[in-house]
Amino acid sequence: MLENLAEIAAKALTLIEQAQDLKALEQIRVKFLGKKGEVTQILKKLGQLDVKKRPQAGAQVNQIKQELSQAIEARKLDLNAKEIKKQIEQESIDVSLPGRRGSTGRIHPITRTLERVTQFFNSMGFGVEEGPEIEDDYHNFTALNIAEHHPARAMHDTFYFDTHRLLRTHTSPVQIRTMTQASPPFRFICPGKVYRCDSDLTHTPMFHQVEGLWVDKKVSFSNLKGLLVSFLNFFFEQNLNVRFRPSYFPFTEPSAEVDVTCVHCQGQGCRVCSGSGWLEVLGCGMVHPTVFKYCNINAQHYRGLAFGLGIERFAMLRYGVNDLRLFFENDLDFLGQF
Ligand code: 2NM
Repeated sequence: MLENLAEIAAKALTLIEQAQDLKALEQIRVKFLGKKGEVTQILKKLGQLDVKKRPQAGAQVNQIKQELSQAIEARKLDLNAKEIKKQIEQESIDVSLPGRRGSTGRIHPITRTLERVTQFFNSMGFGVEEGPEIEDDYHNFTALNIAEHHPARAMHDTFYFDTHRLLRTHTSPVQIRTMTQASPPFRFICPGKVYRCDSDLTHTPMFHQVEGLWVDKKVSFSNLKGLLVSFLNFFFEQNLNVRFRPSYFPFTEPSAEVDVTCVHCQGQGCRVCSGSGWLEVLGCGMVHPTVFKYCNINAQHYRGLAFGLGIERFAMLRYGVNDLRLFFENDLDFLGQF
């Protein structure tokens, strides 16, 4: 019986050493130390031994039992550590992989252009005035010397709410409101959205305008020319040729339209300038005495220079955008380029 013991112990230790996981190890424990295990069976049979031999044999079996228990516990620690290591390897994250980039917002090209125009006129001492987009016919037309049956009213393709309420067709009503409330001298620009019932490749029903006004006792058409030439050179960052062509607006006299050398072909003639070498970019003039009268400004003592421009047109020329509609589609790939 006890001769077997050494053999059993040796076999058990080998199996424990070879156990590949905790489950296999538990099976080995049951096989040798469980209720019906091989070592337990020997312990149970000790009673069959001679009384004298029992204590020594008992001690021997118990020692083997303890040895095996210790070997099992030691192997259990090994296997646990192995399993944790394996788990860590499977769950590990490669921190050297590139991260996913979040997308960044950009300033819309129309806003950028508006800010650039504003920056120049601020530097020339102009403030910024704003007013309502829903206007009445007095501020949008009458006070600008555009009489009720004046063809200019039809020309403007106005969105009407009713006979007197409308969406402003230009930002000039802001000038009328400001001139009526403040007393000269003053100079300011009026940026904002304007609306015209017109929609095709080169027109959208809503677009952005900046108009400017400078009223003082001695402002002249020379000041107007100097100011606008400086502005155009600043805006396009080059010394452009600029020409003033006589024109007509009901609210200014004299009036002019301003052309610059085509920024696309440098005046050679191309698609952008329809072969003329020139681009029309501004309207301007000296405030009409009738407009001053509506605003209670004494036209004997004060002069006013005024101008107006379309932001979309300036943005297209500056950024080389050939389709107006791109500014309103808000495609992120388009907007991401500015
Ligand atoms: C333009 C062209 C010329 C203009 C005039 C006025 C006002 F209210 F002072 F009379 N505001 N804006 C003006 C003059 C606007 O835009 C093409």
